[in-house]
Amino acid sequence: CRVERTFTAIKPDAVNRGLIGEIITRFERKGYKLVGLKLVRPTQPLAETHYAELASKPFYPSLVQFLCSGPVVAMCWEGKDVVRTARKMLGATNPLESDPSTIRGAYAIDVGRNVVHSSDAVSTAEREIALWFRPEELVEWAPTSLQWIYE
Ligand code: DAT
Ligand code: MG
Repeated sequence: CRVERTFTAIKPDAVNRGLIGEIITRFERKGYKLVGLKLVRPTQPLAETHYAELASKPFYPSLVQFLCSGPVVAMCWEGKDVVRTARKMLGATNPLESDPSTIRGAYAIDVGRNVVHSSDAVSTAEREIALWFRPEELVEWAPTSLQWIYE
């Protein structure tokens, strides 16, 4: 498994519900490294581009409107196999199908209010990180804990 970066976003429902800390804590405790973090009020063009591959879906307009409806915490997380593992930490898209130990399974009920996003593939992550962050907003650093996380 390679060291990867993924794009993860805390959606407006979770921000309004005071779940920012809970969600960030799960990634921190797993051992992943935060390399980008900002609070964003997405514009409609940003939300449309982010979800462009779903443009033909009937729920696309409400999905875009929802993402623009309040602040989003945009994050970039780095670590071994982080793209696939973050998806497992999120759980299934529909929170009623998510294992209760996952973020969506623990904190959400409806699919249109599923609290968090994370890139579904390495190539998607590259596109989404470039969409949400300028290069200089991503921070290179070495946590002192790395030797206790990786063998
Ligand atoms: P994911 O967010 O797990 O990657 P996705 O990319 O298929 O799922 O869809 C993006 C978001 O769109 C998802 O988090 C919630 C919303 N969505 C997906 N399927 C939906 C549906 N059938 N009805 C309403 N919203 C849906
Ligand atoms: Mg997706």
